[in-house]
Amino acid sequence: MKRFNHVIVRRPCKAMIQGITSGLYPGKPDYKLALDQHGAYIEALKKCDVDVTILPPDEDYPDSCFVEDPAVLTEKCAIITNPGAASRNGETSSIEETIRKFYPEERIEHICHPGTLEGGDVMMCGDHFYVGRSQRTNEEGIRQFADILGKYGYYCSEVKLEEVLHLKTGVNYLENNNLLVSGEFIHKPEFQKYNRYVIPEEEAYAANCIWVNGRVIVPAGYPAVLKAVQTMGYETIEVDTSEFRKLDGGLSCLSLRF
Ligand code: CIR
Repeated sequence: MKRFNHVIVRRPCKAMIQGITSGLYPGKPDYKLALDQHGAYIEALKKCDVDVTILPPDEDYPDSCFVEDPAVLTEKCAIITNPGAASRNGETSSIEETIRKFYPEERIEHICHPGTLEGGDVMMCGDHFYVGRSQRTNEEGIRQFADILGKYGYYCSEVKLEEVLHLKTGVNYLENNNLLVSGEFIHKPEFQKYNRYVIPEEEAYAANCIWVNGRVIVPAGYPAVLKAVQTMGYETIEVDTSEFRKLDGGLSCLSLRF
């Protein structure tokens, strides 16, 4: 099934070694290796029947390769977010410039101060969007987001986060009612209606897989998750993201798919 036509990525910048990290996955990223891994990620996306817009590195923003956070792109509108992390807040202007090539002016919306929201906290399941209330996404950001979605006939509901950085750090929708779920999300009542694969604790990082037009990209090195996704019936592509993991980043964070 084809749902996405376009993908936007941004090449990692040298300053990424100063990116934000919780330290959960220790070590400084190796820039050269990160570039290679990012290249393999782009190749994987190209196999998924999408055109890929590749933005140049932006040295002003160490975390700017995580393009998922400054925008949420839907079939009907684009929402420029207001990232809660101060060092990332300015990433929105250059993403907006790119997005203007794909969406008409009247369908570009904004989350505004005092609301904050990051795209990693948004999980799209058809017309319903789950939004994580996190350290980066606040109540006012969610209120504005719900208002915007309502204008376009979409719905949204809040999921309170206690432990992880973003909602999609721990739960990801693979379409066809299939959900990968880990940690604090395993027992959330709102996710019980899905066909869930509960991720073993030692593979928690691999909850962040992405569905792209019927294929699923899985981080390399997580055999249980890989097998589970294949058992669900998906063709899989593995991509090593070890250098992005050191900055708490995963596969979804590295692209905007629309
Ligand atoms: C950050 O802390 O903002 C980055 N180091 C990682 C962002 C990961 N993005 C995502 O989960 N959507």
